[in-house]
Amino acid sequence: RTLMLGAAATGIATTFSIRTRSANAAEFTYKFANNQTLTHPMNVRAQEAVEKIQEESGGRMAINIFPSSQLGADTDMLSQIRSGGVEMFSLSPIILSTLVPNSSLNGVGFAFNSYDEVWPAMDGELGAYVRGQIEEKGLLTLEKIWDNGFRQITSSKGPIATPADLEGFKIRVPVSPLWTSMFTAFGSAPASINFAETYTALQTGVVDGQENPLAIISTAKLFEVQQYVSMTNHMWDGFWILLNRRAWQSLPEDLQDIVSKHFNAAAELQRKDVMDLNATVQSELESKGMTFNNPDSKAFQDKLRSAGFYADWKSKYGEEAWAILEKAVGKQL
Ligand code: X2X
Repeated sequence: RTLMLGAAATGIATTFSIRTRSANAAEFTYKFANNQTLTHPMNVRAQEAVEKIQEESGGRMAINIFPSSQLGADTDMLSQIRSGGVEMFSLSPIILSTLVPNSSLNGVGFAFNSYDEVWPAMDGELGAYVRGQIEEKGLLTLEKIWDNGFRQITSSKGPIATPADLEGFKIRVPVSPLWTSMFTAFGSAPASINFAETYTALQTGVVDGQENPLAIISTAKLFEVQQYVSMTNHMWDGFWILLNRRAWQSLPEDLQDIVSKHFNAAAELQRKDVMDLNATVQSELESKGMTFNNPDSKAFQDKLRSAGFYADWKSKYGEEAWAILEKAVGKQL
């Protein structure tokens, strides 16, 4: 009995010494800023990765997560990650396009049909192309993109069943020319608003709707201020884990390896969590009072085509980038 107690006491002492060291005396401390709640799979899996990194680095590397846009909204954080105010920041490739124009390729309306197309593309040629574009702008990103999901339109006014329902619709979109252009093509009235202000914008009626994957509609409690969910699946969106270049280059190689290994492994788990959540959360949202409908996505795509959306973006991205996208999705857009 005494022996067992002794062993337990030693175990506790070891745990404490690791904790203390990482809290007070890590050689390298990163801030990881993002716009999601702690309950979203992104932060659940990031927290696990952070703990593994702390452990494997023997307390030399500490990463503190700042969720829910605590350090600022996405457009502020995009400046901070460049200046070094934060060392890590997860950002949608579509918002990142305000700095790296061609990073938004994955968000072209109705390009991706399913996750079976998304992951080979983002882990393959399309992802490699975009990471190259990001590096040209002086930022770095870890190899594996994390999942945000296929985006659905919510509204407080009524279901979106046909493209005509989007005409004049006041919809919040993230800050990015691709989003604005897409909803302008639908004849809507898009308002560019950071995620940090989205709940309030919906609550106060500045806009009548927004679009996000089901996982976020649940974890960010958008069901409290929205009633209808239309399953348009109009774009697939993810999160690149961006790094400040100077901060990354100052890490010794063994720590770089530990950080990338655990974050890339966490990405795989997070992708599965979000897919599972997006597949199962509908009934939870219905029990909170939301009403779902499944519009015919072809009608929406036809509307974009006739408005010149695809021709316009093909010329903006250029032939080379467009060809990489079409190859990734296995069809002409
Ligand atoms: O701002 C959004 O809507 C969000 C959370 O989906 C992104 O980060 C793009």
